[in-house]
Amino acid sequence: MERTLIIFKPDAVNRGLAGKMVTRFEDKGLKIIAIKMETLNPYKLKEHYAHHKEKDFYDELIKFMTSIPSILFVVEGKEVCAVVRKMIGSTLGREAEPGTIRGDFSVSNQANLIHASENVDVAEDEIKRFFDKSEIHSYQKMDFDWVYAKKEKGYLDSKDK
Ligand code: FUP
Repeated sequence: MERTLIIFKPDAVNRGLAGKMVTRFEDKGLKIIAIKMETLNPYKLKEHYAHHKEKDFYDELIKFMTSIPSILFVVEGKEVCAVVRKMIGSTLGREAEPGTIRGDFSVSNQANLIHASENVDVAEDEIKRFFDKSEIHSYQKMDFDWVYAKKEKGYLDSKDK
């Protein structure tokens, strides 16, 4: 099953929105397989945002993202990268659709509360960057059979059930 990296950014932590935000992913039926609170390492973060290196907001973004702890997750589900990207909404909070996390709780481009991997390939790199293998859990989630149809479960690997 597909995996994605989600980061609740410093503004989400400081505004006390973590509970509301994580509830959306749980309610959706996604499976949390790793979670930790951590002040992000600037070197890892520079690598994470390397594609924005030339942008005028880059330095400020790094400062903001390393200012206080973030909460990091690995979440699993069918087509989870696309599902989560849809749930978080577009980058600029002011323009993000109501009903999305950014659309409901953010009015900013930098303080937009949350990061989620863009696609499966990116997710694989990002998970490796921020999580040690030992921090990622494998367990049977009780509602799995009720969240997906048999065909959607596909592989039916018992360890990931
Ligand atoms: P997203 O994939 O939606 O997180 O957006 P991007 O990869 O385009 O941008 C990454 C982060 O850069 C945003 F989440 C916030 C920050 N950013 C700014 O600080 N200012 C901007 O004008 C645009 C993005």
